[in-house]
Amino acid sequence: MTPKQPFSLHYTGLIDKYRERLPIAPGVPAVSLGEGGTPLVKLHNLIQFLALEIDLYVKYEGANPTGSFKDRGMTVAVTQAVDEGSRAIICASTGNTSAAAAAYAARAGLTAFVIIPEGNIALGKLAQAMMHGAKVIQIKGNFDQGMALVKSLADAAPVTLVNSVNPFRLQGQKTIAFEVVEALGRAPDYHCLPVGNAGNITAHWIGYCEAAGVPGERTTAACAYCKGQCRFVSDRLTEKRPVLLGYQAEGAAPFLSNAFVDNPETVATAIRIGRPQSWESAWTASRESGGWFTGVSDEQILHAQKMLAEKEGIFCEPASAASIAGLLVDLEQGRLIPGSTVVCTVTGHGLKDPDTAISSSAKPMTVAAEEGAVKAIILDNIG
Ligand code: AN7
Repeated sequence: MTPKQPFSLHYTGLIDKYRERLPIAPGVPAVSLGEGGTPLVKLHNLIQFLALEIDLYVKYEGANPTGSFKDRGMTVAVTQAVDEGSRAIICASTGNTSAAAAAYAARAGLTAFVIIPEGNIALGKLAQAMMHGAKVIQIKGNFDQGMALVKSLADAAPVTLVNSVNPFRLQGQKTIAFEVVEALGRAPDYHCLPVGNAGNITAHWIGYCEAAGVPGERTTAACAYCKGQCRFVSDRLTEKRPVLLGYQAEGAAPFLSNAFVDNPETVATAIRIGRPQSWESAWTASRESGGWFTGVSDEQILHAQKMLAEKEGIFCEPASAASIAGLLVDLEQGRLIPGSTVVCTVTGHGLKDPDTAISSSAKPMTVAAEEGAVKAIILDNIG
């Protein structure tokens, strides 16, 4: 028999850690893969290299079990679905939601149906959904059309919708704010993130409001943020809340034009979204925090992705790099107060999109299998 430990350091995921702050009852077993608890990494090298006058961190969500922040939402949504007796889940996805849905459904013994835009999701994400045994349905259309489909299907068929219109998703995703506050000892001055369907910016704001103990009207069922699912506990984790800065790819930027976009296009396929579902709540969160939205070009996104990988050892997917690319644009324009503490959410792992990474990197060198040939390269490149 194993001797009883006086305490356990075994981290078992964000529901076990934050249950009193989540709408999951005490006895309900969590469907978890150990998500959350991701690294908050200070970007010493970039700060120095770019002579930035801010304290800059990334919250590296690529370190979640399926490689994106979606795991935070999926553990709560799937735990709730199982508790309600559901046997199947469905989502539309630009890739990461489908990967997370597939994995958590596998863990829970549910069937996952995922609807993806044919030809427009990164290869790694498709591999994940297929590998976990999801029923993968490709549509000849984009994410927004897939979203419209799953919303009507969830009413017509016995499946639980696990896109972020499901309020349990945002409840899970709000925990990122708790972790940042715990790590820094307070909220940052600015929190930057890429915006697509706009669930995550809404979830960040829910989390920071709860951490700062600012319920307002947010506990009612009509609340645009949490639809009545917020939990406020007495211990306040931080005094103030950050300014939220939302970044969009220029070809898929409804928050910049303040109008839906019919044919969104960007290299960052994860945020190739023209009709964000959390439209109202994202506007409110942005406004309430004193924040704004900024657009970035595909070129700026790929440049930021490369810089983060080469200077800091952090490999993120293109959509995630929009948070760094956008911050650099805002800094360039002098829109941030110098001396501020800034956190960028880096939403997904770079391995998910190997094609884009390979096409934006130097090709491998091919030489004879001889010491002289390799040595010549070393001497040429040692700097
Ligand atoms: C890496 O997987 O919408 O603004 O279907 O995968 O909350 O939508 C992905 C979104 C940012 C945008 N970064 O977050 C999907 C999907 C990455 C993402 C976003 C997504 P939201």
